[in-house]
Amino acid sequence: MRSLSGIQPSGILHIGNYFGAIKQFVELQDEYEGFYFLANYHALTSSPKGEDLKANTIGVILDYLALGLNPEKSTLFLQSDVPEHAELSWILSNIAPMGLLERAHSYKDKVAKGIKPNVGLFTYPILMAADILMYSPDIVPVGKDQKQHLEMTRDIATKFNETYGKEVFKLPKEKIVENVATVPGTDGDKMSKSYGNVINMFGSKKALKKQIMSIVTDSTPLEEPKDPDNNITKLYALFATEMEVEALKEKFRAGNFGYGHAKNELFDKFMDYFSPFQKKREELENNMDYVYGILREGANKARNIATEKMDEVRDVVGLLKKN
Ligand code: AQP
Repeated sequence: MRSLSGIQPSGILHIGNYFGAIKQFVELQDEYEGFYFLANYHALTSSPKGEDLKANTIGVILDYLALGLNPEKSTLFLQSDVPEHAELSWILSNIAPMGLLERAHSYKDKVAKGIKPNVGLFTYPILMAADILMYSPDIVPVGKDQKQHLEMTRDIATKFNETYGKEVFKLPKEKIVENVATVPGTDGDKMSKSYGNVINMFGSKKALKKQIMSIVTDSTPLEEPKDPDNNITKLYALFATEMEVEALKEKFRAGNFGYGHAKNELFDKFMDYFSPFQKKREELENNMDYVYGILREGANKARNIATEKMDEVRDVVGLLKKN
């Protein structure tokens, strides 16, 4: 059984990426043959500076490894090291109906947030379909925001198979962990690299504390009882046991407990959880030859599969091969 997923190095990763996606990748490693890539072609949709994209890409591979992805169990690679993804995306774009893409929530949400869309952002789900279908995975572990993209992937695969009368592509299933399907950001909306509402996992203690302190709350005075289901509690629940969450809620209900106190408790939990990963990441940063070696090996393995799949795809769509 195979699992595949990717993350865009479109910025510094945040705890939504971790709880929604990476934590699952790590947990699935023993049960599934894992393929986890860094979606750097996708990251181009936000038109980053070349140097920033390179730096973020290195950041994400360090994050993957520090957070527990094991290259002996899973194949880790850069999307752009397998350019067949872009070729398959082009072929699938001739199968995907315009209407399918026009219905994409993620695209519409980004435009609604004021992001100026380019064609790449609009056709993002087709490249994502190519990323997935290339490797015939059984499952694709993702956060809830990607559910519709997985439905689109299945639609595109089904249409391709029907058009060419051959089961070239296997239909993948999304794997979403319900209680962390959408991790809220510091403003209560979905935490997202491009929305400026993140809590990162790595960085200086001071910067991480600042992000936690920026969680939006109401202005209920310190001594009064507060809504226990506020943004702080929702984030605290990612790190704490049910009993600990209930104890925090009780303090909110009782009053004389400020949002600042709660944020400090959240910060302590956060540090307990991520400190070991932070230490591992620092070690990896001093061993970049090892890290690049993993990407080289991953690219070779992924490319072998992609080459084989593309031979089949090119043949079935009628692209003559003379070389
Ligand atoms: N807030 C979230 N809660 C749960 N899961 C999340 N994911 C992202 N945000 C949350 C999951 O992380 C994986 C990688 O996402 P991505 O970087 O490829 O794209 P994204 O979903 O668009 O993530 P961002 O942070 O919102 O990035 P930008 O702002 O660049 O678009 C996916 O599995 C996603 O579900």
